[in-house]
Amino acid sequence: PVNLSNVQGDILAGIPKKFETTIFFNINNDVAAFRKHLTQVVPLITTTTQAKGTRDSILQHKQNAAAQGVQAALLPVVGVTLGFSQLGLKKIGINDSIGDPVFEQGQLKDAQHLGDKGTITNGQFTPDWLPAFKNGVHGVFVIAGDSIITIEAKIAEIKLKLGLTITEVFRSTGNVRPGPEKGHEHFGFLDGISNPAVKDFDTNPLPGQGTPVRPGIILLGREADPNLAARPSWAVEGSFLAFRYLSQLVPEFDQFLKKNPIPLPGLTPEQGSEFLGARLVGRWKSGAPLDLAPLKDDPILAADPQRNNDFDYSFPEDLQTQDRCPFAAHVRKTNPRNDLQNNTETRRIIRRGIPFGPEVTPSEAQQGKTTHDRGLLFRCYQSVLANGFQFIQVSWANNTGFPFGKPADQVPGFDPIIGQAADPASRIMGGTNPQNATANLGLPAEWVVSKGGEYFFAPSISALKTTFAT
Ligand code: N7H
Repeated sequence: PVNLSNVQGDILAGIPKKFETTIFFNINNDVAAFRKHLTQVVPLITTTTQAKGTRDSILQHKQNAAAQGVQAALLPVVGVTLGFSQLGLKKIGINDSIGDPVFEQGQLKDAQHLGDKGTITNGQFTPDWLPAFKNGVHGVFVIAGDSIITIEAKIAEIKLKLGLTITEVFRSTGNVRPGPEKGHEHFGFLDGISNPAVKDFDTNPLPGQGTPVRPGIILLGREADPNLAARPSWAVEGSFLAFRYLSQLVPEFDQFLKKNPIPLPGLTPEQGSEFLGARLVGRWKSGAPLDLAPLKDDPILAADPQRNNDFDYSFPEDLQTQDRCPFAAHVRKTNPRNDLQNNTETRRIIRRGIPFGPEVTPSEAQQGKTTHDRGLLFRCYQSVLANGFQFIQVSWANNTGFPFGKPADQVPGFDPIIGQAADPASRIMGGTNPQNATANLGLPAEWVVSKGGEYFFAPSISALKTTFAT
């Protein structure tokens, strides 16, 4: 069984948030001092038991307010997550292999393989990343909460305890988008709907979550961890956190939809554009999945957690046609469900993350050109990076042939949202027009641009106390 007071809260439960600040840091030369001061920071790290408790009390609070017919006030919430990169482990003096070559190599060396853009000089690839990620960082704090003020207060508390033992290298603050865009990422689509249920934690999975994944798919050293034998004891109940700073070219994305409406009889150009957006993602902006709402948005279905994830591309016509949902639509590429006979357990990841950057300005919208950086501070958890994040990005999203076994005249193409092409001219997607399934749509250069990232290890609370701190 999993000890929920030992696993960091962000992994299985998630910390309720309106804002979130991600701080990347280096450990200064007095490592012994860092480890000593870290002892006082460990009690500030949120556990799964605490995160779940917070979730439950917010739910209760909202229900009470609804029963009284009043608007629920925002409860003060703040949660802290801590992870270390391979460089960080080394700096601390932890030299055991953790049993994950992708983590040990680090994301910078993985950038080219992931398809990130960059330049080659003297045979050496350098990605077009923000400097912080090109120089390597030792660790990351993620501080999530209800307001900037609670978050800043918590950061001050952490910094006071760590004193001069760390140097902040880079930070980015994300926020839930305003008004009706709450919960939607910057392209406008509702996010955070589908995550796997985890055995020993999610006792009441929602329809569509499928068989809960065994805990070792997310946590090291637990049931069904594929590399169980390779784990040092301190790694048990930790998880790998893949972080990506992903900029999104929203006005450019919107212009493309505007210029390429799906020409279905009876649709206005605006409806055709909206339909194309849904065909790229596999869900309408409301969150309603194409597999259940193939021709028209269904906001009521979208808002119903009992129904909005309850599909697996199993309608009789689904597996061999793109009538309902293109093979390469983002949600189908990244979780192909019955395209793989629902044998996807080892590929599942738990996604967290939050949008960053301002809303699109009127002048950006008018010119169809991004001038303010915005996007997604993406992070996800898994026990094996080569099975989770890395596999989904490289072997699925960037792989034009996936999902395999479809009619030979219909190439799925790239995941239009996150698929990265070495040759821009090759970035195509099949099946966007349900009435012309063999036609390919040429996509412009990536609308989601990777500006960096790193692979971190989020240790258990007991490991933080005994192996990381002293
Ligand atoms: Fe994706 N988007 O707005 O298009 N994603 N994603 N993602 N994503 C999902 O089902 C988006 C990214 C997955 O179980 C939804 O919760 C954007 C990366 C997976 O059916 C939407 C970016 C990776 C799922 C988006 C981005 C993934 C998923 C639907 C970057 C992994 C669950 C909401 C800026 C390598 C699929 C939902 C399932 C869902 C979007 C990144 C993976 C709307 C804009 C890097 C596994």
